[in-house]
Amino acid sequence: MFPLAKYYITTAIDYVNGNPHLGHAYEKIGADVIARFKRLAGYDAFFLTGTDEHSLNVARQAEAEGLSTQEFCDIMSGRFRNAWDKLNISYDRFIRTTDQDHVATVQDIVRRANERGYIYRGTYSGYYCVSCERFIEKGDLIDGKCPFHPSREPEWVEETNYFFALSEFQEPLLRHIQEHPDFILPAARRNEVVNRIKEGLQDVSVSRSTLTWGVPFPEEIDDSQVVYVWFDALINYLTGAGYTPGTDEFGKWWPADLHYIGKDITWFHCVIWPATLMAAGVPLPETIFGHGFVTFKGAKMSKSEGIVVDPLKVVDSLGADPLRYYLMKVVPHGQDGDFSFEGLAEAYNADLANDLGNLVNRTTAMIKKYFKGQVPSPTGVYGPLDEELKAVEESVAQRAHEMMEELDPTSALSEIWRLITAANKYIEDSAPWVLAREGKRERLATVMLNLVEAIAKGTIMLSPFIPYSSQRIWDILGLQGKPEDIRWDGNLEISSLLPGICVTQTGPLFPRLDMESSDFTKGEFHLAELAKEKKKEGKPGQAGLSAKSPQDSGKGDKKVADLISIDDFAKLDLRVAEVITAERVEGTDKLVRLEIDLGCEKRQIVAGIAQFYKPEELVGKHIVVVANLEPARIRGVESKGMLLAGSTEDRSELAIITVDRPLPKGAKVR
Ligand code: ME8
Repeated sequence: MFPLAKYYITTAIDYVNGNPHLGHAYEKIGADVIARFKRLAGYDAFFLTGTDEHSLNVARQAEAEGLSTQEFCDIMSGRFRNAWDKLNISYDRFIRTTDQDHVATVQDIVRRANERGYIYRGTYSGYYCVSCERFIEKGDLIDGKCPFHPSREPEWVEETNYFFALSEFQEPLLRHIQEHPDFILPAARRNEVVNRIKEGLQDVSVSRSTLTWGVPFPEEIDDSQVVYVWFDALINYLTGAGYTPGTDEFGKWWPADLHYIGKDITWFHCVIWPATLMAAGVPLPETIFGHGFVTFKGAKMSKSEGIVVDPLKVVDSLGADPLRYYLMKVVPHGQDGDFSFEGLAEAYNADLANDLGNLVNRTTAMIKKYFKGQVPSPTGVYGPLDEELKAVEESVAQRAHEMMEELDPTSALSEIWRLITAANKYIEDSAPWVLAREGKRERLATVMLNLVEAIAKGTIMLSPFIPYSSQRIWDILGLQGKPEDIRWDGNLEISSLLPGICVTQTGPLFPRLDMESSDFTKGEFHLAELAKEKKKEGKPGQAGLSAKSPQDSGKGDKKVADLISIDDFAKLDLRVAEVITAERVEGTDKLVRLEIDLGCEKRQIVAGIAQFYKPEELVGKHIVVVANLEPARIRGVESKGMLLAGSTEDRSELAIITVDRPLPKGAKVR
């Protein structure tokens, strides 16, 4: 076996001075779709995302909330991570710039650049935009304001600190960009960056003497200063790769294959970052892709300007997949795209409920009716309609793959939809109900088999976009394992898996939204709610720590949650289970993988309890689990259910719920 080619993909790390918004979500979903695709295409992919915590904004926000900066960051970083878990983002590491290994990496990179003579002491005076966390040259101010944050006055800063000799990298950068056409994508971003570099590069200040919240400059240079937040943040990509400070071991994953970031921060990524790496003697990443913005009514989603849509509210109403699907559809490759609740509801009904959901439903219903639910074997009775469908399958598998390789999920998605549309048309054209009526069993068998094959192939290709629904379709078709287990390298071959599998039928995959009566489709619903929340929170509490989320509001808040009905409670299927095996999930501090016995079945669950229990202590315990929880992947490991445990608000103490006398495995807890 050849070793798999590696693929290291990173997103921007988000500032934690406000909650995650739809713009952040779009970026993480886009990167996730690419990471999942790469795994499907046979790469050994590593996906890094996380939070950027050493900003002045964050320190001020924490103060406004009455929390220590670290406490505030812990809560807010948790919210980002929780949001990405809910959106099914398959990151391999969630990095925080306050992580100890990152602090050591930052200091080491500063040291390396200093040893090579690119760091010097000087005096800085100029305007600083706290929202961007960047120095703004006078010529770039518009009416005295930052071009990106017109509602906030830039601050005047004058201090003695350390500079990075960026100006020395003008020629090397231009040469590198010219010699590596894929270094900056899309091409329009490359041209913008090249033109700006040609205007000349100024040295940049990379430390702050007036702040204490940040990574201290290396002791041998001057540890009374902290590293400038952007210099610190960019280095996360090296930390995440597994860089060993003090060596030339840049880590298993370095160089990054793709930095997937927003167009507003291309300057930092395409100029400051590669120059820093050159100064430190570290190889450069392969590609930086500057994606466009999600807008809402034409305006950029932005915390500081107060235009935000909460992705979690959308997920709570519709689930993660419809949002993932819609954002990938509506924000085209490298460009901006406008989000609307109406647009989302329409795409949900037309594409997911009608095209895809009905295709699966009709097909499984016919297989149930005509073949007792078992997918028939090939009969050799083929015709032109079959050839046509096969041709679409082949060309879609090829072209959608190429589009994904070109980092264009939007076009890949519309290609895949060509197959869904063709399969629906194939039903109409082959009219299975007529074949059944006329007793043409062999032809009917061919049609059913072909339909299942088209759906299964579509499902594999859709799995990076709508992973949860793809798994559901896979299970409904009666296929083993996961759609991601199949290799999609341009060809997609699955025919041997299909004959004899038994389909099941459940309710509709995507229940239709009633456009008239649904709260969701009353466009402004979420925004109105959000506005109410903002009012409650008052000005400084952008993060809203005082107004909600009892679980993250510190130790004082002991209120119980709102009342629920007995029917709500009855939705939970709580069961007693015995722990059969337990082991730490590799590469994590908190997670344990448990194999549990529910009497009628054994399954795997993942629990964040490693700091409180040794795996061997867990074996044999009779625990209580939520047995009907949607399966989820936690740090890449599948979890089918959740164990119950009690913990203090700050999670410094935790105890698993067990039964105090023997009960049969699988006994219901009520
Ligand atoms: O810039 N649409 O953090 P951030 C699409 N910490 N993407 C958007 C967006 C929108 N409406 N709004 C923001 C920072 N983004 C730094 C990054 S990386 C070493 C440090 C994107 O929280 C934005 O372009 O302001 C960026 O890529 C990411 O969200 C985080 O933005």
